[in-house]
Amino acid sequence: MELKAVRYEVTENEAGHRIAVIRIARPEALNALNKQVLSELKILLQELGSKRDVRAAVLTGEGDKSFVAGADIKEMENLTMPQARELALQGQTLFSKLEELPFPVICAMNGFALGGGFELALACDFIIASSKAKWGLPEVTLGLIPGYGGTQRLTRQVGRALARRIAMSGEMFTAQQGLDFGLFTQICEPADLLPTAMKVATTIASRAPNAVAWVKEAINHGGDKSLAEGLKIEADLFARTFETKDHNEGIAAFIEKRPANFQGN
Ligand code: DAK
Repeated sequence: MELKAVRYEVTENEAGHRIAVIRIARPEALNALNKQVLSELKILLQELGSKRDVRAAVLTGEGDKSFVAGADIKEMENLTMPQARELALQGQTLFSKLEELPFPVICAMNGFALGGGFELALACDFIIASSKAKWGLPEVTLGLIPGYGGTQRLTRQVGRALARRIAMSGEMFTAQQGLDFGLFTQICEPADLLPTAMKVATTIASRAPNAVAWVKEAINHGGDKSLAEGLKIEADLFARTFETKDHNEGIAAFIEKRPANFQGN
């Protein structure tokens, strides 16, 4: 199936490392998540999940105005309660697939990131934002609550008080507030956003892919557990690195005073 509302390309950098750039592409509706976008995203995630050679991805919105301005409000009219529940579960499953890709996904938030759009950003590994980004969870202004994981991921990210402040007010926040709240790792001028995200992705892509994937797993799976359980997950994954060839390469490169050349095995 040809993808139209979600575009992606895989670029190969000088070192031969492959980085995917994914764009939500419905600029006429500020990239709002309609059924088409969600189903194309599902297909794309299946494809990307099976690509063993992609080392990182950058997710952004088409155009210079919006990352994703939310779920498509025009498709929400006349939903019944069972349909709404079903849609929430489908969307949550999709966002969890994104979160569990075996390589990091960097959100390059290039403008509005509202409701479902902000929830999509929260499912990424981290967010680099344009200074023009405007973000928030305006669901309560529509008589709704976030349905794609917003109440849960946001709370885990910033704690209960800030999550309540953001989701109960439905207000739009600035990029600087996102940085102050610990939601964004960095803010850039709009023109620098994609190059900056690509630069960070390139650095990550040069590291041992299994080690990066296991850092992701340890943080994602250990972060919500007790410290004792999280430490066990970390120790198990740490031990697994000693079965990889890349750990031999990393240690040899250090001793031989040369850059490591990781093969992902
Ligand atoms: N849905 C559909 N169309 C949208 C849209 C959206 N979320 N956001 C913008 N558009 C469309 C506008 O309707 C307009 O289309 P035309 O009228 O030209 O056909 C076009 O994009 C340009 O938008 P504006 O003309 O409004 O542009 P402005 O610069 O004046 O304003 C804005 C930008 C972002 C402030 C404004 O567009 C806006 O307030 N948009 C809505 C933001 C919002 O409230 N988003 C939804 C959040 S609630 C669920 C699961 C999850 C959710 C719901 C249900 N279930 C499982 C059932 C999540 C809900 C949400 O995401």
